[in-house]
Amino acid sequence: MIKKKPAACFVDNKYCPGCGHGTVNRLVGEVLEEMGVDKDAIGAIAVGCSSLMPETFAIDCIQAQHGRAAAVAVGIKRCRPDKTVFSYQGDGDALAIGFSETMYAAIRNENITVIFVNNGNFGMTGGQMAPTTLEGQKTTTSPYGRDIGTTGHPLNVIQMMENLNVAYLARGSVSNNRNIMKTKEYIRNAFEAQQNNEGYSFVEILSPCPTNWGMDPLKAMEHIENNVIKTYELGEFVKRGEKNA
Ligand SMILES: Cc1ncc(C[n+]2csc(CCOP(=O)(O)OP(=O)(O)O)c2C)c(N)n1
Ligand code: SF4
Repeated sequence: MIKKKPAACFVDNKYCPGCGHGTVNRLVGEVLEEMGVDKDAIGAIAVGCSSLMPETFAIDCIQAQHGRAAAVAVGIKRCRPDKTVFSYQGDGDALAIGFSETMYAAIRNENITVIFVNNGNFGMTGGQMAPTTLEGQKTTTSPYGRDIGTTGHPLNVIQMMENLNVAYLARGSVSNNRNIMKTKEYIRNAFEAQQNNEGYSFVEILSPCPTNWGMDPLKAMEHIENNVIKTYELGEFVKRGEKNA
């Protein structure tokens, strides 16, 4: 079966073979198009491989400074509440460099959507340890494996945001077809929350970085299924401002 590429994704992506960003880009494009808002959406990006997103998308995007995409998205949404506004960010960008901006947009329950791609490392700059790196995971800056005694635990940002007054929190994965379809549903729910003026919506997506993980694309998917999901549980955690029981 050949599935038509959404018009919102106008070129083949620029990512490494097997990278999860390409799939996530496509899902965002499909959802915006199916909701009929792709011509009316504005994306904010900052640094990392996520910043290649506008090269895939035929939608308006603004380049923010390092880590500041959520703050820029907030500014756009406050000026143009009629637009569908989102940031698209990696874990190094959103949780290390721009942690404050990420958290304060959530604390204020700003009516934006954050698409957060968790691949457990700083992909673009060569695979350094990120806040989300798993315990024991080897990276270029943790060659003996992440030691939580010195670095603290992997950051589960959804757990931190669950007790804030936010509209929607979910975590998906692009590691198999079923999870890809679930993730698409979460992205749609997040944008719908924004359209309904419910407030802040955040979708974390577990995504492979085969290049820096030193794995072929298939092994990288298996690694998510067998290991990453154990630390980062999948599902919807907050919906319409209510915690899922
Ligand atoms: C203030 C600042 N810190 C660090 C960098 C270098 N830098 C550019 S991209 C990047 C990695 C971002 O990684 P992530 O957000 O996880 O995205 P990925 O590439 O994995 O998708 C870093 C550290 C920078 N340019 N500016
Ligand atoms: S370095 Fe990693 S995150 Fe960046 S494009 Fe390649 S596989 Fe994707």
